[in-house]
Amino acid sequence: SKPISSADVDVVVVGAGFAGLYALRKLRDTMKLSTRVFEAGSDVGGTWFWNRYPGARCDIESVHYSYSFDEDLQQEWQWSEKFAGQPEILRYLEHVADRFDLRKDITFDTRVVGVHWDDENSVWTVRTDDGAVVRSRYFISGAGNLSVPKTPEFGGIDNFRGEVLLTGNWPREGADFTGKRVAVIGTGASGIQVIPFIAEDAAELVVFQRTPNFATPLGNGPIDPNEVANIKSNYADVRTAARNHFLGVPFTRVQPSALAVDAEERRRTFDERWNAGGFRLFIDSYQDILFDKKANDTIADYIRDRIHERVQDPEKAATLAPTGYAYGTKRPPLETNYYEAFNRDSVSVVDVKSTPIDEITPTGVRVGDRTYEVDTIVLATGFDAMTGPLMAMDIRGRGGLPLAEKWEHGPKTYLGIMVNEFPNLFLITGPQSPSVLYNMPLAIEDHVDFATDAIDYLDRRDLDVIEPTAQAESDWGALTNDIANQTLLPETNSWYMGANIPGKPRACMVYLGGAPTYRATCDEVVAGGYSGFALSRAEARVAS
Ligand code: NA7
Repeated sequence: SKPISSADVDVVVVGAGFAGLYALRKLRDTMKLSTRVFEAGSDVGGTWFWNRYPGARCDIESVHYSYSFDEDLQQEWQWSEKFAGQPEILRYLEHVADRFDLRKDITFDTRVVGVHWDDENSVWTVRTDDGAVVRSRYFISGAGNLSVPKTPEFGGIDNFRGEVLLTGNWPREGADFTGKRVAVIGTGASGIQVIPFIAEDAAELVVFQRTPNFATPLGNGPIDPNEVANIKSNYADVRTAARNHFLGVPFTRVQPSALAVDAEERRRTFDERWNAGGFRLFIDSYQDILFDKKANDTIADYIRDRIHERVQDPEKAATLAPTGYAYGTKRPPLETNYYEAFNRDSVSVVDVKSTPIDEITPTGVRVGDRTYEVDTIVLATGFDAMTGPLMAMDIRGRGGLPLAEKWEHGPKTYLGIMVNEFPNLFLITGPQSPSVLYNMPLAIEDHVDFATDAIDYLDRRDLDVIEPTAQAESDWGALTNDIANQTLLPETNSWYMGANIPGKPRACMVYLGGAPTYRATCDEVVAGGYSGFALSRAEARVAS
């Protein structure tokens, strides 16, 4: 029997966020392949469906953080702000679903709980939490990078009498903080976005901070129609420029070294980038800040000074100003009125690095001998990043090998998109790809295109199976680690390093060579007839 006859569909896709929606559009409408999408949420949106907390917003300009695959779509859609808020991005994704009639092929409220490779038939057997089984030739994970919130690590949380809210799984009906005593645990990108909003309404807000962060101004505002018109008259070129940039945004002003200029000039550059907002200070100032500790110190000092200027109470300022790790080695949050929130008497910050949170009591948060009595606890404690969403699906490759076992000591991939011993499995923005360091919609389009091109390549040659070789995979792992070790990232505990989850192996989760180099590598692999991959006919078909 031919392997295709044992498959119910050509492709199963997980997720209906940016990745799954584009994958469905491409597979179904361009490639004419039968495609089933499963989505745990009750509607489209992915990250932007779940993260509905007040202040949730994208840190990349909306004109760049959007799909490039359809000229009419990018011409017609109007963003209202420079940096889109969660509700607007969700509306955008809903619009995309409507426009391309995507919902009819998406099964909502359904989680994938098993993805097992069937060696004999060369198909994936996909199980969902409603007991359904679908067999597919290919499996594409668009399950996201930051979609499994960290399990709360605080004893007693189940006995807390008030409300516990998770930024990463915010109630659809919203939350009211008016007149309440609120605890926020965590000061990453999410905590830093939500804190100013809670501060406005709460009677009292206590922020529990383990590691202070280098937050810098987002610089949001209404979008400039002239700038948009300019971009739209030339969108294809703008997208190309974006794709040719490390971060996937068309910044052009990065200078080689913070140490090659005098303090005055450096200050001018930092001021200019700080005022311009977004990731300009981080990515469009000096190239060596992620590589050279001395260069990093110049920018870290600059940000600390600015924090001290903004926070009136010197004691609070000292707690909020980061020390002991390099700027950018944790994902730098972007903020709007974050530091000013601490100028309210009702807002305080508790350092829980020196004295960690002991437990959640029925009425509050206990740190040492002090209990902070609160009505609501907001957990902004992050995600089991990059690998968590894949582990949650119980993926098993050849011979039943669990992905969890294969990745026991950290992720192993080729190009961050495929895994040896896991044929026909594509990881959209997987670990060891530029993923979270690359403007996501573009990173996603590149990976979906890689997957669909590979499928097309196989189909045209009457082949069924694509799988990276063990050699290609180990070379890629060595390369990504070598590159990471040239940067300052491995020295810091961050989710980039897997270090935010107790017991998770420490390994760099991202390819740090930059999106352009990465894309060139992928192009070379394809041009070489998928070098580093083994392409084959299915066993079953060879036998027949
Ligand atoms: P992050 O960036 O992982 O931030 C989580 C925060 O929660 C961070 O400040 C952590 O401190 C803190 N945290 C986590 N566990 C604890 C415990 N046990 N005690 C005290 N504090 C804790 O997640 P976000 O959701 O903010 O951002 C994730 C990404 O979403 C972001 O990078 C963007 O890409 C969008 P730590 O730093 O670990 O000391």
